[in-house]
This record gives sequence, structure tokens and C-alpha cells, in this order.
Amino acid sequence: RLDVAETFHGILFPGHLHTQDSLQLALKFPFQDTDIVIVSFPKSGTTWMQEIVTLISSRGDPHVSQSVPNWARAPWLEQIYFSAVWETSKTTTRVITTHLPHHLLGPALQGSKAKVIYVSRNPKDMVVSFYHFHKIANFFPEAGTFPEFLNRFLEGKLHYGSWFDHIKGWTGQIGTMNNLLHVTYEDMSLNLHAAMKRVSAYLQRPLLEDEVNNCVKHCSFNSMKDNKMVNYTLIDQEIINHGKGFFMRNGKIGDWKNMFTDELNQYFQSIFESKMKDCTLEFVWE
Ligand code: PPS
Repeated sequence: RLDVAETFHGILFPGHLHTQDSLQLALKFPFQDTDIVIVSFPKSGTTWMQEIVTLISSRGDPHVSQSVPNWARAPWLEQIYFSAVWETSKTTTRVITTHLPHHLLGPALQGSKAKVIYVSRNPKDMVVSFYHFHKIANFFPEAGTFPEFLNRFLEGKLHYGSWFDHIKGWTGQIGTMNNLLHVTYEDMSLNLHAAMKRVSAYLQRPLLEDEVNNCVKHCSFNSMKDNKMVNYTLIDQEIINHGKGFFMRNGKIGDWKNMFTDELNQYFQSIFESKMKDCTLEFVWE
């Protein structure tokens, strides 16, 4: 069965890609100062940032982004195939992706100069995206109704644990960790050009204006939706049921309004405000 979960430190992970060993190895990973680490809670713009970093590295040339799957050029640290990727790779700058929360991964990063990019998204759109993904990805449990799913999200019971712990844990490091850049899905959505320049400056890969424009062109929603290397259509139908929907689904800010009733929104808001009262982050909801 595909939907058997691996529980690690009280957090559920999809069992077909994670084992106790793969998760344990991630916590002890020897980061190099040249590593670029993309950190996110699922459905927050992970794939988008993988594409942005790939394109910045190739100065806007789409050859790599259109010929190597995202999981082979920016593999997930905690997944079972992770170490095998680097055995065959000749790259000097590794791009590593992870969904792990800071309380688990922080110790491995301590003292390292690896460049961390934390990607977040307003949680209403994020949870709607996750809900739709549960409907097509057979490695997650049944999504149930949206109100049920939202409840599980607010209680931190979905796979990958509590979104509240994740965002507060990582963004709480801003100011403490010099090597952490926080980019939101909404930053990318509202001004991809500016987000691209911020990321390239942070990675110390300044680009010419034409190169920035090429990066922007190749990581627009429409380009990525058509790119087999990032739209997950290479994944077997038994794992992701492409007949039921797309990984590159909607790609917009504010889609939550199509799923949240007024009542659900008020319920969400009350829990969100209480759990986020110690956090000063501002969110863009529409
Ligand atoms: S995962 O499974 O955690 O790796 O998913 P993740 O990549 O974090 O999030 C998937 C959502 O990001 C949207 N996406 C984009 N939106 C706009 N522009 C671009 N280029 C883009 N690339 C990915 C994708 O469509 C998912 O969001 P929803 O709301 O479901 O469309």
C-alpha cells in the first residue's frame, strides 16, 4: 500500500519515500558551505523555488530545467534516494530541498554557511492546494471533506506536521541566522522579476537584465505547467493520478475563497490568530 505513513518525531511522512533511516540521516547531514537549501512546508512554492534556483544557476538557459527532473537536481534531503543523487552528480554547488521543521534540522545547519531559502505561502491557499493534492496523490490518506481536512491541518495532524511550528520555527531564525532568506509565494506571484533578483543577489549570482528576463519567462506558471521535468507527469499514474487533476493546478493567490465558507473562514481566523499571536509576519491573502 502506498499510503502507509512513516512516523518520525511525532510527524507523519509518506512511507513510499521516507524510512526511519532516511529521516535520521537527514538530521545528521554534513552540510557544506556551498550548499543551497530550499526549505518549505509542502504546497508553499517549493517546486517554483527549485526552478528559480536552477535557472539562476544556468543564467536563464532552460537546458537543465527542461532535461533533468526537479527531484534529481534539487533532491529532498529526507527522502530515500537522496544520497544516491550525489554519487553520480558532478556539481560543486548542491541544491537541496527539505520539508523538515527547524526544530529537527536546525542542529545540522548550525555553524554551516549553507545558504538557506525559506519559502512560505499564506496558509489558506497552502491548505487548499494540499487538499487538492491529496485527491490526486495516492501516497496520502483520504482527504475527506474540506472542513475535515482543514481541522486536521489546524491541529497539525496532516503529513509533515504543524504548519504553525514550521513557519514560526524557521522564520524565528531570521536575524539569528545570517544565511537565511525568506521568500513568499506571494512575493513570487506579485513580482517574479523582483523575487528573481532578490534570490540571485542572495546567492551571489548577479545576472544581466536579459538573463533575469529569461529566468522569469521559463518559470512562469504556464512554462512550468508544460515542463515535464517539474509538472510531475513523469511520475507513475499509480502514484499520482493525473486523470484526477494536475500538480500545477491553479497557481494563484486567493483560491482559498473557492473552498472556505464564511463560517470556515471565521473558525480558521480564530485559531490562526491565537496560534500566531507571538509572530509578526504579515500575510497576503488575495
Ligand atoms: S510540493 O508538493 O510541496 O513540492 O508542492 P509545492 O511546489 O510547494 O507547491 C505546489 C503549488 O505551487 C504552485 N506553483 C506555481 N504557482 C505559480 N507559478 C508557478 N510558476 C508555480 N509553480 C508551482 C502549484 O500550482 C501548486 O499550487 P496550487 O494552488 O495547487 O496551484
